[in-house]
Amino acid sequence: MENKMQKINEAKDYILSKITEIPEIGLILGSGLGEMAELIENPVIIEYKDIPNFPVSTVEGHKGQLVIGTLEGKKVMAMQGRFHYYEGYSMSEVTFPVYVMKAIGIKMLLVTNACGGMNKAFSAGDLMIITDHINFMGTNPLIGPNLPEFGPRFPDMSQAYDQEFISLAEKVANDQGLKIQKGVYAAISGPNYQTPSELKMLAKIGGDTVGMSTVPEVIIARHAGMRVLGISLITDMAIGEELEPLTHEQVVAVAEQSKPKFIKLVRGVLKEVIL
Ligand code: R1P
Repeated sequence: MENKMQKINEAKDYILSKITEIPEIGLILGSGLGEMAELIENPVIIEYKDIPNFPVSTVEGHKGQLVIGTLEGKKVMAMQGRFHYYEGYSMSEVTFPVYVMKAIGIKMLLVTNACGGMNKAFSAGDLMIITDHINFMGTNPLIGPNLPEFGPRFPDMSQAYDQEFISLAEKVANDQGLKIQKGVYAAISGPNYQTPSELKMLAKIGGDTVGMSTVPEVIIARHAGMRVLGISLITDMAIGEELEPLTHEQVVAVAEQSKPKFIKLVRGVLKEVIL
């Protein structure tokens, strides 16, 4: 699709015109986790509204800017604020920045989110390394003409989340004495939180956590051949049989509280990762 490639290239060229070093790791920061970007050294900050063809974030807990610089010795580009399908963006818009990352030269996507825990062995405040996902959003960001410049029509998803990165994140967490879970992230469109029956179903089909993001970004990253690490912060328990009412303010508040260990884990992974 020539028009989409053109749009991606316009965004890429604009970003490249503002930086002197090419980032190699892309970070997408979930609800309440955006502060991580403030630790990036020598930052070049680019507001989404200034980037050609970029959407803008509308959700509380999501700023709308790219922060590009160095963290733990690695060149990173962080999205401080992501786009969600429920905001009214098309899947193509939601995932646009991921293709731009690839066009810039980014090799690894480290994607994070705040989510609900459906696995009864988990607790609110736990971190989870994503081992796999279930796309239950009712659509797919690859629908439409394929972009062969990035990848094939029918991309493989047998290992969406990189096994080496999973092992590394687990090792770093263990070294830090951090409680860490591993599991499957089930994505629904939102914006409402789930009913007890929906949660029972999602748990039954293999979901350990549930959220409204991440999966579209990972599908596009894998289409484009980027390696992916996903880290979820479980902000609330979402167990059908014992569901409590939930607000986004609660989600952001728990994310705020648990941020220090999330930041420690991400920093540890960045420090040790070899690309
Ligand atoms: C709901 O509280 C919001 O928090 C999560 C959900 O997906 C939803 O957007 O946000 P992130 O997935 O962006 O962390």
